[in-house]
Amino acid sequence: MTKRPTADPSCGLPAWAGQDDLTTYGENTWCPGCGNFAILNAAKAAVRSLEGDGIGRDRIVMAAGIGQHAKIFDYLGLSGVYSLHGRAIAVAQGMKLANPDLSVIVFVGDGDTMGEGLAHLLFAAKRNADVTVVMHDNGVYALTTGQRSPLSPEGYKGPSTPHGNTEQPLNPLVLTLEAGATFVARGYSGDIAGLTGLIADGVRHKGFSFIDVLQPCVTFNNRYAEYNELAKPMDGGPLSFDDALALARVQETLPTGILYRAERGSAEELLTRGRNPVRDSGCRSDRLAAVRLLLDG
Ligand SMILES: Cc1ncc(C[n+]2csc(CCOP(=O)(O)OP(=O)(O)O)c2C)c(N)n1
Ligand code: SF4
Ligand SMILES: [Mg+2]
Repeated sequence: MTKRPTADPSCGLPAWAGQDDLTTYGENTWCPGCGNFAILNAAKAAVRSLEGDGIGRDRIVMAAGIGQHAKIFDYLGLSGVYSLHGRAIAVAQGMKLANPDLSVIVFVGDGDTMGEGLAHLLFAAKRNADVTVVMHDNGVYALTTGQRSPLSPEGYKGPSTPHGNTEQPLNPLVLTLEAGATFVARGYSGDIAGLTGLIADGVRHKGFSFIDVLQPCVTFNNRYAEYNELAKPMDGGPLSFDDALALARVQETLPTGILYRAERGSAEELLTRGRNPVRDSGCRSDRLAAVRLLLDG
C-alpha cells in the first residue's frame, strides 16, 4: 500500500498542487466539465466529514479500477491500491480483511465493474463485505474513447456501436439489491452536497455500500440536460426492500438518495470474529491458530 505525499506549496509546485491538504501532485487530465471533478470534491468533503466523527484519514484508504474514474487515485490524497480493470472490489475486500480497522472506499467505473468485474460486485454484496463502492456511472468506456459499456443506453452511438447500441443497459441498483447489498444509493455529480452525504454515510455503514453516481462524460456521453431534469433528491428513504426494488426499476425519474439500508453482520466481522491481523499479529503459533479457526469454524 502506498502513502503518497500531499502537495507542499513551499516546494515551487505547479498551480494545481497545494489547493488543499487532500490534493496530490498529480496533474489533472480530466476534460473541463467532466462529472468526475464533482466526485473528487465530494470524496474530499466526505473524508473531512468522517474526520469530524473521529475517523482519521490515516484510517480511510481507497482502491480504484482502471479508467477515467480511476485517475481519482492520483488526485485524492489518501493511501491505497491502484488496482486492475474490474478487480478493485476484490482488492478492497483484501485490504479490509487484512486490517478491519480501515474504512475502504472503492472507486470503480461502470464498464470496470458492470462488465469485467460484475462477479466481484455481486459476491461482495452477497457476503456483505464492509467496503464502500462509488461507481462513476458515465454509461461508457471513456478512457478507451467511447465504446459501449454494459450501462450504455439503447441507441448509444460510439466506435463499437456506430449504428447504435442494440442492447438494453443493466440496472445496477436492482442487481446490487438482489445480490444482498445492505446499503444501496443513487447520487448525481450535479449535486455535490448530496453526494458528499452519501459517500460519508456509505463509509459509516457497517456492511456493503454501493453508490451509483450519475456522472456525465461531456466528451462521449453528455447527459447533463437529462440528469438535471430527472435526478432529484427523493422524498424520505431509505425504503423497505420491496419499495426500494420498485423504485430502482423506475426509469422515468432518477431519484437520488439512500434507497435501501439494512443491518446484517459484515463478512469481516463474521470471518475474523473481532481479531485484527495487524493489531493482534501475535506470534507464529497464534497466527496459525487464527487461520485454523477461520478454516475450521
Ligand atoms: C483487463 C483489462 N481489459 C481491458 C482494459 C482496457 N481498458 C482500460 S480502461 C477501460 C474502460 C474503462 O471504462 P469504465 O470502467 O467505464 O471507466 P471510465 O473510463 O468510463 O471512467 C478498458 C476497456 C484493461 N486495462 N484491462
Ligand atoms: S472523456 Fe469523459 S469521463 Fe473522461 S475525462 Fe473526459 S468527460 Fe470525463
Ligand atoms: Mg465508464
